[in-house]
Amino acid sequence: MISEKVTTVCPYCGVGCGLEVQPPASQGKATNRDSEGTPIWKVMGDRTHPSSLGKVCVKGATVTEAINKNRLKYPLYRETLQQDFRQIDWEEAFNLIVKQIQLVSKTIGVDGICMYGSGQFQTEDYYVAQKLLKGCLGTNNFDANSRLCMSSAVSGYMGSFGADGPPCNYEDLELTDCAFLVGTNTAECHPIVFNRLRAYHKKNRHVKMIVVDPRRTATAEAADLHLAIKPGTDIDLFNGIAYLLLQWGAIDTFFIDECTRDFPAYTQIISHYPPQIVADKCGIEVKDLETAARYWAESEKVLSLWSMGLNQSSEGTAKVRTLINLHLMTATIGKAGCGPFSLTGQPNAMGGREAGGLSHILPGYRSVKNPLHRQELEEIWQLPSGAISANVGKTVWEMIMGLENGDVGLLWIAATNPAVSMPDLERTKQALLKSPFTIYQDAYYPTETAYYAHLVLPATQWSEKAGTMTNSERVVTYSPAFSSSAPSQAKADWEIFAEVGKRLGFEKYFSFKDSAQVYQEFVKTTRDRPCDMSGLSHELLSKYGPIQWPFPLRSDPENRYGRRLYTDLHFHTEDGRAKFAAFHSRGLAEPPNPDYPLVLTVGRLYGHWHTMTRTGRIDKIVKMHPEPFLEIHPKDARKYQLEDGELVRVVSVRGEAKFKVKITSAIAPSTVFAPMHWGFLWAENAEANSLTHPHSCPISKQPELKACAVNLIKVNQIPTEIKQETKGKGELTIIN
Ligand SMILES: Nc1nc2c(c(=O)[nH]1)N[C@H]1C(S)=C(S)[C@@H](COP(=O)(O)OP(=O)(O)OC[C@H]3O[C@@H](n4cnc5c(=O)[nH]c(N)nc54)[C@H](O)[C@@H]3O)O[C@H]1N2
Ligand SMILES: Nc1nc2c(c(=O)[nH]1)N[C@H]1C(S)=C(S)[C@@H](COP(=O)(O)OP(=O)(O)OC[C@H]3O[C@@H](n4cnc5c(=O)[nH]c(N)nc54)[C@H](O)[C@@H]3O)O[C@H]1N2
Ligand code: SF4
Ligand SMILES: [Mo]
Repeated sequence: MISEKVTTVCPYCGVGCGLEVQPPASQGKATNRDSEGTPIWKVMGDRTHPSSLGKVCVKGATVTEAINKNRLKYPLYRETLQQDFRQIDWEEAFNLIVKQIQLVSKTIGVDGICMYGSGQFQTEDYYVAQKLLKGCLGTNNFDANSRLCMSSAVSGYMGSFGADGPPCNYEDLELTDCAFLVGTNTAECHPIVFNRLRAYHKKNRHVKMIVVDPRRTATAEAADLHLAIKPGTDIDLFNGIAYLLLQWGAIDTFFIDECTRDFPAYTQIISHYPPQIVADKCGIEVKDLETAARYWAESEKVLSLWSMGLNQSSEGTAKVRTLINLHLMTATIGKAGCGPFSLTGQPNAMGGREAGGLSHILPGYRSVKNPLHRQELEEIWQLPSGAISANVGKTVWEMIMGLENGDVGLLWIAATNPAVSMPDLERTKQALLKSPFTIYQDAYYPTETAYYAHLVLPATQWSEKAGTMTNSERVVTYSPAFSSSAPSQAKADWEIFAEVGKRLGFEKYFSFKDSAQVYQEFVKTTRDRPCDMSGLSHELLSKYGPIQWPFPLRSDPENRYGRRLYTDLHFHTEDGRAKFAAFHSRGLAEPPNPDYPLVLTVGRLYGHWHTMTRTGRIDKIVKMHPEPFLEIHPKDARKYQLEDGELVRVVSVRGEAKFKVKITSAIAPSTVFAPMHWGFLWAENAEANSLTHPHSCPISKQPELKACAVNLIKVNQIPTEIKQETKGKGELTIIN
């Protein structure tokens, strides 16, 4: 264990704040301890980090408080899900994995092998997994929870600009004239981005802030204009703004002519979106629509920020591209203070994209479908020609369907908790029960997904393994191993993948001495690609601190921050022009109807992180958000005769859940909101995803987790009970 303070990156959200951590007992000072008396590292903001400038939110500040608790200590195994787990050693665990991979390859074929990973992997974990599955085994069945998160942003950028990659910097937050925040509760989910924007907005009265969200969130409270649109009407709104900009001549014809294509087809589409029609569809006033368009027209620099309100939609790609259209028609791209800026959810979803961590992409922003890309990678990996399959792999939902119909013989889940976070949870759980062999790799035990696993593997986590993460503004930060909290048998995710690779006979491909070597090989795959970071290494990042890409070989490390993409107005398309997209709105996949007249939207709270494996064990955060609830508008509460605090049954065609009613005008009428955080280990029957559906965007395959049709049924008042018997225990509970 290191005995001095270290700098690292926060392992929660995609803001990627720099942290400075001090050992539990600094000289002459009292030892910091968590609620159970275990010494903990003290966390502060790293003032030298360009992304966060010394700031942290409550999650970053408390992150070390849960790293010792409820850890998974050793591999566990059971032949069937009806049996109890027994402790095994790694030798047996590796033998079981190798045997199953060989069996499935022979019986179903390699496409019966699937891995479902996570934006909480370090880039090194992602990379070794790609090499194992896509390179050596020859199946592209690697998908990550980014499918539920960022894949619409990825396909939106690829469609409009010819490559993935958010083009902006956080400095743009303090250089813009107008911030257009759509489907993002930045104040709670990207707090340090929000703090920077908010401080600048307060100081500069000419700067406008527009928030588009069916809820009046903490983010919306700070806005000059809040458009509480009906869920799923974003495309109507964007096309409506475009209609007015065109009518007022507030467009940049020079930029449109020189740097874009397909504008005429787009103008055809937007002619169908006059203000009154748009206002009616969105459920807003014409004057508010006009104000939004006027802010766009009057601002030289518009920065749009978005997150799950756009991406998690059955028309997610169309939403993203239609938003980018506004930037193209006003030439608000490629310069300081403006551009379309997706706020990445997880700490390293960006690194995952760079390393090819979705079933349709390959390392270095390459596509599975592109023969040249496959060939380039086969050469880098020194694999025979044709080793990488030309078939796009299964998305995570397709893996679930594969379990249903017998196409999947092995599902390997790591650093994600799908038994809480997947849509249509009952169907997901039924499919998991049918799995012939599920491997689950996590740092904690128990979690909900462990209930559906045959083999459970203990992973080291942040602070215990060295690697890198890339944040939303393309800044790569080195995250060293500094604490000794890991159980002795836990291994880094990449080490587990590499060991399996070796045991399958691919020794020479996985002979990495450490994660620095893994990274060295990974960056080579980015050479001359849009995400070129071939000049980076663990050594350079440790020496100089965080570095932003692009950072090709021999770049100057003194000049490591402040780059934007597309400043030369040359895009990654065949002709170098950005593409307008002509999309009509289609609305929700499951609109409200007489039986299910309300729209349920599901999102996050400031303190909790997803399925609570860490934040559910931090007292301060549990006090902030003690229990799940359902937000409902006073009008709807009256209609259903509901009182504040009473328990209500929420039903959709797929399932049901129970929540305490929270009556508030912050939610739009006919819409209800529930947090996503509470799985079955943390509350009785309050899983929001029992209600949601898996209908996805046809291009990005991202499910519409943000909206489904529900009804409410009154029940007698029973307090929501947090299950004490499973909460907070980390011992080898026998689970069935
Ligand atoms: N505190 C906290 N922060 C986090 C996380 C966490 O778990 N906790 N998770 C991280 C991750 S992985 C992610 S992906 C991000 C998510 O960050 P956000 O996307 O900001 O968070 P959400 O609460 O999921 O959803 C944002 C908003 O979308 C709105 N919305 C719903 N439907 C629509 C619609 O049709 N149109 C529009 N315009 N808006 C709509 C919702 O009302 C909600 O307020 O947060 C990251 N940061
Ligand atoms: N209805 C609805 N559903 C949603 C969403 C929504 O907005 N609405 N959001 C979706 C989105 S955007 C996301 S990102 C997902 C998030 O959903 P999940 O990915 O399921 O959520 P987490 O709780 O972050 O799961 C991460 C797991 O990894 C473990 N872990 C942490 N570090 C490591 C490590 O280094 N190695 C290993 N092996 N394990 C580790 C943690 O203990 C935890 O169990 O949920 C999705 N589901
Ligand atoms: S804003 Fe995100 S990255 Fe920064 S401290 Fe909070 S959770 Fe961590
Ligand atoms: Mo996410």
